[in-house]
Amino acid sequence: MKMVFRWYGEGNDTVTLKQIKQIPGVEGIVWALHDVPAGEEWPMDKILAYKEQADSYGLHLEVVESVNIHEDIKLGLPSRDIYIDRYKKTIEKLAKVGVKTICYNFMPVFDWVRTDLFKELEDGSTALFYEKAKVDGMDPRELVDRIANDLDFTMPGWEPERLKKLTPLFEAYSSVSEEDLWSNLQYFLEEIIPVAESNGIKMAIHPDDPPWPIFGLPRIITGPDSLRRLLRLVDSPSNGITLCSGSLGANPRNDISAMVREFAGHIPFAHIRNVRVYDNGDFIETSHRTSDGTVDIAGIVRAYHETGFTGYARPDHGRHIWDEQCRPGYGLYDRALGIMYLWGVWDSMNAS
Ligand SMILES: [Mn+2]
Repeated sequence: MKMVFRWYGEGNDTVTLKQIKQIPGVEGIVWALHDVPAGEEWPMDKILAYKEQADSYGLHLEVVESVNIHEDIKLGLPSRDIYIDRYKKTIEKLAKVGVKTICYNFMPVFDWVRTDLFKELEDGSTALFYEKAKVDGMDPRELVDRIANDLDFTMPGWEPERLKKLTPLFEAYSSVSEEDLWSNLQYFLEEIIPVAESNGIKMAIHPDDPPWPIFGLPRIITGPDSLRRLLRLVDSPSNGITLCSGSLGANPRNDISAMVREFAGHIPFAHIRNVRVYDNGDFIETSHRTSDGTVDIAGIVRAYHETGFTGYARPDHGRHIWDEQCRPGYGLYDRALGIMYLWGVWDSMNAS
């Protein structure tokens, strides 16, 4: 297990590379050019600037999250070929600076969705929260206003230029079924995966968060059946999974440890975090500790250890604790505590 830590870049993150370097066992950063819109080719000078910064702290930049996919690709429009071509060029450039894994997702319009970014837990810390009834009854524009007002930073998945186009996007997706989305994903992967493979890069799809359809939009990467189907689309070591225990874990029927075992060898990247799921379908993000949430994080780490996991792992999200002012879900303190929990389980396995 190679531990990595998401970093949003100089001037775009409250956490510094110096701090990241001091978290035990962290070898590299998970990064992206957050100011480059989906569908654009990533400029080499900006990529190299990141590399220089990471190099100066002895951190690698082998994991990119995410190279976002233009909506025209997900919609299957004729213009997708232009964007797929740019995506391939970005893959080639990233390989040149040593990138080994690219995380992406195939969620229409919205990336992750929550109703509260700072919901208070019993101990006074705050965390990301999803209120199911609210989303079920909400106009998506209302949610956008609500989330956007809570943010000091631009959040990936919630870029203003994407959200401005909300109404036409919803119209465009009104005729796209789940099966259409699958075939558009297949078209994309058949183009991209050979390029990734010849450049020594593994593509790793992130599951939908939450793992069910919202606002009438199709969502297809939701559990073990969809991950099996994903792997069948293109048979290649470069067609892989970002196994996110928190996203998949929002559906209690998803047995993440079983997925770690079943998909071993196809998981270049592990996102490990806990959520507490309530009977009414609401969920809140918690500390990593198994007993704090619904997801058995210790069991998941044991499954990774037992299957000889050699991929990258990050603590994904954390709560906001000790009065830290930070990006929602991306503070230093709780994610660092999470890493120490993951190492605790891992090292105890090494010892036994
Ligand atoms: Mn995740």
